Amino acid sequence: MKTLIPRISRKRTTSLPTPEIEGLLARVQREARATSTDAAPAAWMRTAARACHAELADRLHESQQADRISGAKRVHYLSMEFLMGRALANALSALELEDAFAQAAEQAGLRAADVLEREPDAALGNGGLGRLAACFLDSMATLGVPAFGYGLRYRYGMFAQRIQDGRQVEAPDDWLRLGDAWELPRPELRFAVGFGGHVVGDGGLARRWVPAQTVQAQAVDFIVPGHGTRRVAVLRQWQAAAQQPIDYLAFSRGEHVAAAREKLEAESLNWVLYPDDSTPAGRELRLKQEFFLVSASLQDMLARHLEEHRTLDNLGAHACVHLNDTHPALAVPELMRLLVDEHGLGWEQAWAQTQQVVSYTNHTLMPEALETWPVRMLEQLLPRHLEIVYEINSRFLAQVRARFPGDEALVRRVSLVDEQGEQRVRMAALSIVASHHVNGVSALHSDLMVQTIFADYARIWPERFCNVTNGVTPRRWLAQANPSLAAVLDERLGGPGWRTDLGRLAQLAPLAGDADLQAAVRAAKRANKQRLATLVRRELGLVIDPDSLFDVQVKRIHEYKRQLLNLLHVVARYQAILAQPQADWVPRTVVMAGKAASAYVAAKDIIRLAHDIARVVNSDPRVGERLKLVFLPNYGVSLAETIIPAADLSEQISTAGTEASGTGNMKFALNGALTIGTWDGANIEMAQAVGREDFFIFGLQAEQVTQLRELGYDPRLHYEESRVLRRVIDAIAQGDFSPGEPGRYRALVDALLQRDSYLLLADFHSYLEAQAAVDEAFRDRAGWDAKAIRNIAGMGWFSSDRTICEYARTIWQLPT
Ligand code: B1H
Repeated sequence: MKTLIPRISRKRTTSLPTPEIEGLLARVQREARATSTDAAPAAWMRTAARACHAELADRLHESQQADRISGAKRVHYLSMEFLMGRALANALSALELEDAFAQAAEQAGLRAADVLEREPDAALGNGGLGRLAACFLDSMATLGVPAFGYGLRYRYGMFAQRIQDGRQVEAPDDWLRLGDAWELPRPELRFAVGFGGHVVGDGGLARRWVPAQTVQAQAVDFIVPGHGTRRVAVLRQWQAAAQQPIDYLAFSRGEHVAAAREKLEAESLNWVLYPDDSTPAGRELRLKQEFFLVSASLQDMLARHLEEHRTLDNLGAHACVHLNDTHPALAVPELMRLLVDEHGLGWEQAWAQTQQVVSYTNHTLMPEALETWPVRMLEQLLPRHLEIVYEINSRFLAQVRARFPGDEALVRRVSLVDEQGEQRVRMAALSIVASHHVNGVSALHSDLMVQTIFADYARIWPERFCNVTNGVTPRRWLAQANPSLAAVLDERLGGPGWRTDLGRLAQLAPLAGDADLQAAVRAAKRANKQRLATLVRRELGLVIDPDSLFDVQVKRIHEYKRQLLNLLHVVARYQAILAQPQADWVPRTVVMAGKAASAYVAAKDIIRLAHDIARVVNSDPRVGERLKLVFLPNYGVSLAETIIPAADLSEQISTAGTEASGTGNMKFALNGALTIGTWDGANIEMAQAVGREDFFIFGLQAEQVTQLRELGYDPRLHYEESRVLRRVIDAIAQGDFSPGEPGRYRALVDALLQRDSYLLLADFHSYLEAQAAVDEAFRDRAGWDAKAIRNIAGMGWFSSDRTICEYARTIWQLPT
């Protein structure tokens, strides 16, 4: 696998607040003053958003004009998820208006933070994959990469999580209820997207699809500001609308509801983001959403290209289409259909262009997350696309047969159609066959990808596969989320340049022993912990001690991420404190947050168990301040911005080989938390960058996990051998934490003792030892601070700017 050394080139102009923006700020003040006190922060938020938006719209115009004139090669990043979070603080920061805004708010008797908090999160994503797309847009804008993000304008984003009696309850996330000041509707950008129907033609390769139903895709733009530049990127989100708003005849007949059927059916495409981050869910509607996204986006791309170049012969020289996992993989047959059927290119010519533009990122090795669609469903919904998939497949398989004569088993394994049982189209295979590059998201993940799930394709096209390790934007995840630490860095690194050149953090490493720097970093952490303690008190009525060790695991709840292992440790610690109350315990506050997919029973049990344990531990007077467990509801981008800067310890404890990369791990270390983690995903590269002495690594490695499974893993052996583990599991099994219902965790305990699919019991003791090492390290405050500084210093490479530079150079082959 190639490792890439990026060179960042930046064309930038400095942006000082222009008189126009100051005028807009004055307007914010004026308008907000006119509103009632209660509404003031919300009114400020909306007016400030409108003001920033007006400036960003000018910059959008400039950026697009410049790209048109230069004939730039553009990136079209297709993703079903963009987890943008709030936009105002980021826009103010990009426009260098933070201070002016804070002062103006103060003069009006408001705190800037209270104003910013009024903005709802744009939570149009499930987790890491969607947030990565958002970080990428930030980096593309900042680096001046001409880029369009393409997504769907979900009416309801990631569900809102409430906790009732310790259980997760989902509620719709009505994020647009106040309207969205950031949206730029583009009524002139409308494309028809078809579904169903039949195909006509004379048996040649170019045929014509006659859809049974057509909906209109309407573009709504969200402008993504660059930092330290006037460049912006665009997130173009599609809204579905009916061809005819209402059926006038039906309405006249008095059938009022029926008259709106088409409208409702079209709009339902945009209703929800499927809240599932491991299994393809939602069936037909989800498939329609995926096709709607790719069809509208590609039509938009081709229209722009034709306007600029008058021919599609050079599409590949000017356009990249990147598939964020396989969810937009229908882009492959749709691009072929548009080129061949609509624009008259020959098959070979169209295929050459398609292969020149398409690239694909795989984000998971979990077999249940590998997307496939039943042939029958495609036949009904997208008959022409199915034909095209068959044609691509037959040409591909002919190549395979020519190169590997007689290997029909290989042919069956690599075919785009899985013929076992109900026939299904394999979306990863389709993406690989059409792509010039396929990448994984961390070194380990990319290696495993070519050794396991894609081994056959890697044999056929070894040069096609590469690695691009994920990264996160330092603007949102350090500068904005952690202003106290950012101020320390500004002072120590000679100004704010690290925000766009994160490699400068390395300069801190030799200063890790500097007492003044340690004190400054510690003070920043203490302030962030105090802020989180205040939030916990407000949300849960629970008092936590900001001087205790904040041990944090926040992410989607999933068995492979092993929140349950964390809970087993909490119970073990609780029992040890009761057994030895006089021992010198390092006080700990364990913080957890995360959502479970609504149909994922085991994940929901874990949330409930966390609450049951928290209730018992937090109210046990024998424990006192030595241990607290906190579960914060409704985890999302904004909550992460408060929690992550407050962490001392970051829990990254997935079973080795299961977490493709992780990006939370990077955000924590960047904010000075130490990691307790397995040799998995990007943890490995982080530990190498920081130094293993400053990382708490534990557990089996990926190869050992595979071996153990092959040999036949028996979790019971661990249970029988370890008294500590037995006491922990017995306590949960016999209802110590659910006295009213002792059998509540029967299923969970049985799964652990009989299968333990993610090897929690095998890693339990190693985890406990690592936790003991954490306690020891934390007792030595100066030593801990030095480790924290070396962690920050090692994170320069994990900026999404570096990641985007790698994509730009090797995958998208943009001119530098
Ligand atoms: C990741 C997903 C994902 N990998 C299916 N796969 C989905 C799969 O709605 N669906 O059907 C949605 C999301 N998400 C995450 O991607 C990985 O688990 C992380 O390890 C990784 O850091 C992140 C970004 O690469």
